[in-house]
This record gives sequence, C-alpha cells and structure tokens, in this order.
Amino acid sequence: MASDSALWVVATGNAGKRVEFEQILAGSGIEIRNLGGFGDVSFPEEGTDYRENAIEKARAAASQIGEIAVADDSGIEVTALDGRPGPLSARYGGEGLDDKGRVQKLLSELDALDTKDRSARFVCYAALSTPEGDTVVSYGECTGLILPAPAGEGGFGYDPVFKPDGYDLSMAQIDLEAKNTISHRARALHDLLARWSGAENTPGPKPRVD
Ligand code: ITT
Repeated sequence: MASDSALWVVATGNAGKRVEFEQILAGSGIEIRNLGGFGDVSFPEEGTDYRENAIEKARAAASQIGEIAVADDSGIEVTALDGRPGPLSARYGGEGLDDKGRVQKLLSELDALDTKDRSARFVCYAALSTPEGDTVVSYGECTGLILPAPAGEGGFGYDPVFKPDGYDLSMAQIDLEAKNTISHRARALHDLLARWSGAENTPGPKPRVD
C-alpha cells in the first residue's frame, strides 16, 4: 500500500454524506478532496451487501481518478421491519420518492404494524481503495428509535425520524458537529483512519486489513 500519499478523495454523489466526510476527517492530517475537478466517475450498480458496495464504490473511484478514494455504503435498519430499508435505504419505495417520501413510507409501514418496538440503527461500511485496488474496510453503527413524526431540518435522509440513544432530539435537530461525534459514519471513518495508520506503520509487505 503506498505510503507517500496524504490525499484522500471522497467518492460520493450524496452531498449530505460529503459534508460529513469532510468534517469527520478534518484534522486527520490527510488532505481531503471531493470528486469535483476529477471529471466524470462512473460507479457500478449497487447490490444488497453494504460491505461489497462500499468497496466497489471506492475501487471504482480510485482506479478512475488515480488517487486514494474513500466511500461508504450505509442505511437505516428498523427492527420491527426485519431490518428494512437496510442496504436499499437510498432507493426505498422506488425512484419516484425523495428523502421526505422515503421517511413517510417508513413511518406508515411502522404505524401499520401497531408495534411498540421502534428501535432502529444506522449502519455504515466505509472503504478506502488505492488506485492499485488495495482496500481497507471498517464499520460503524448508531442505535436509536424511530420517532412518530419527522422533526428538524439538519442532516439528510432519515435523520428527521431517528432519535439516537442518549439524546432527546432527532438526528436532524442536533447540530452536525454532535452528529459527527456519534454517527455510524463517524465511527466507521475513525476506525478506517486507525486501520489505515496501522497498515501504514506495519513494516514489510502491507497486509490487506479489510
Ligand atoms: P453514494 O452511493 O453516492 O455515496 P447514496 O445516498 O446512494 O450515495 P447509499 O447507497 O450508501 O448512498 O445509501 C445511503 C442511504 O441511507 C442514504 O441515501 C440515506 O437514505 C440513508 N442514510 C445513510 N446515512 C444516513 C445518515 O447519516 N442520515 C440519514 N440517512 C442516512
């Protein structure tokens, strides 16, 4: 694994994620850039395995731009819905829905069950790939509850209906700095940084650490 590069390019088409990557990784000593200026990057069709999806996004970007790329595949898993929307979170309910529509679909499915169990978690697999295709993968999760109705304007996606454990507010009501200390993405990216520096500091041939 190359050790002379201190540049990571954040490979995502989701503006909310991009801002979070940049904030979480700020101060890591690694220069963080987004895909702007690297030309068009095409990503493979996503499957239903977060880990594979994250690796494929990072690999596709790294090989096309010739720099280290980081990506994530993430989603929300609602216990009473057998873990749905899960890896399909971004596409839940089909192409016609926006974030608000997907949130409403999730709420109406949960309400239809008439269950008291509103537990859920956000999960995130983060992947780094070098242009040569070496990868580092990490995982993070954030547990909480689904609120009865959306609240707050911050964040993106399902944040307005997710109340993280230990907070009385939705993820869209707490400020982004706070979200970025407790979120699934923050946990995965801190673990990725640790794994990356572990791999960098290991003498001899660099192991795959995913
Ligand atoms: P990229 O693949 O381009 O990164 P995407 O939004 O399609 O963007 P995913 O396939 O990983 O990314 O889908 C993640 C979805 O899960 C995201 O669109 C949200 O609906 C939801 N999600 C993930 N993290 C979230 C967060 O921190 N807050 C709210 N919703 C989140």
